[in-house]
Amino acid sequence: MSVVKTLGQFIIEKQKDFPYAKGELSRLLRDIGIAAKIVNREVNKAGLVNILGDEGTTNSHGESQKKLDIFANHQFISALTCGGECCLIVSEENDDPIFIESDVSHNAKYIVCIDPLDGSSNIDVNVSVGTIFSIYRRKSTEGKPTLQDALQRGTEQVAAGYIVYGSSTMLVYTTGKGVNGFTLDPSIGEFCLSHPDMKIPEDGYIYSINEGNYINFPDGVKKYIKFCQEEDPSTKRPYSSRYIGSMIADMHRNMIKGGIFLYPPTSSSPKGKLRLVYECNPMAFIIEQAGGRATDGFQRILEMEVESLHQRCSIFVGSENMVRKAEDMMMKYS
Ligand code: AHM
Ligand code: MG
Repeated sequence: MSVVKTLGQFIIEKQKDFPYAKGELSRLLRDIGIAAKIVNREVNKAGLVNILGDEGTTNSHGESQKKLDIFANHQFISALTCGGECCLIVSEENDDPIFIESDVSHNAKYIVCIDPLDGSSNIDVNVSVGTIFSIYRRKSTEGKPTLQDALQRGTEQVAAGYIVYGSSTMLVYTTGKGVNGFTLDPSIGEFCLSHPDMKIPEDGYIYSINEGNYINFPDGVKKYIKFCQEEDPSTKRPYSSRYIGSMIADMHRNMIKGGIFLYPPTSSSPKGKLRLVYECNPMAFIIEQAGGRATDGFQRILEMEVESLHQRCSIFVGSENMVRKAEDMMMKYS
């Protein structure tokens, strides 16, 4: 009989990796897991109740907010506030950082940066969406945490993860010692370890990019796309093109099958579209921990300087050899 290991059991077991740990990070991860289950419940019944569509408001980036975006944001903020281990939240849906001042979290030492519902333009059409989170330890030692606490480089992350609400719902996370994936078993309401020690293949045959922006891509990216499309059976080209438009779903597929995901600069988004703090850094940490590579075409994402909470950056992420090839093209042609 196979033995089921739940996320909760796994987190407690892994606490042994950190001998001086007091269980705070474990509790924080547990809180995120609980909020994820609530969001999953709503995402799954989205067609049944009146929660699809726009809320009629926009976030700080001028993007219209979906009702589920707002719901997910609220759930994660509530879980992190009540849980007591988080002192500061940065969310894609909030212009300003959220300082948690309740008594219970007085001495909380973690900062959580989150995109509560990424790819939400896909909600209305039943396509996978996800949550991305990144966890840092606060650097300031007393009083209220500072903005600088939230502007740490990606290399300072203590944990990061994503939840993909797909044909099944999965939570994948790392604390810097490999990557593990858990699938939600709805019959028992638990995330169960289904993908231990995930590794992204070194080579892949899938490229994911919004080719509608082709005309505005840097020359290096145009050359790389042509390289992917050329016929060369010895390197299994042409590669397949797959683009869901939901970064987590695209990256999750690439993580399992091998592949590259690119969101380069375009003329309308000269710095790329995706956000460094709660999209690119956590995904870069996870992919590197799985043996892959993440850069902006020139520089490692995790080493990039963080100047503002909602800063954008371009990203080339996925199988090591594919990302290296794309970087070569950027060096030569861009
Ligand atoms: P969002 O955070 O507003 O949902 O935007 C991020 C999403 C990513 O999930 C996805 O990869 C990308 O935007 C798609 O953008 P585009 O439609 O420009 O290709
Ligand atoms: Mg997003």
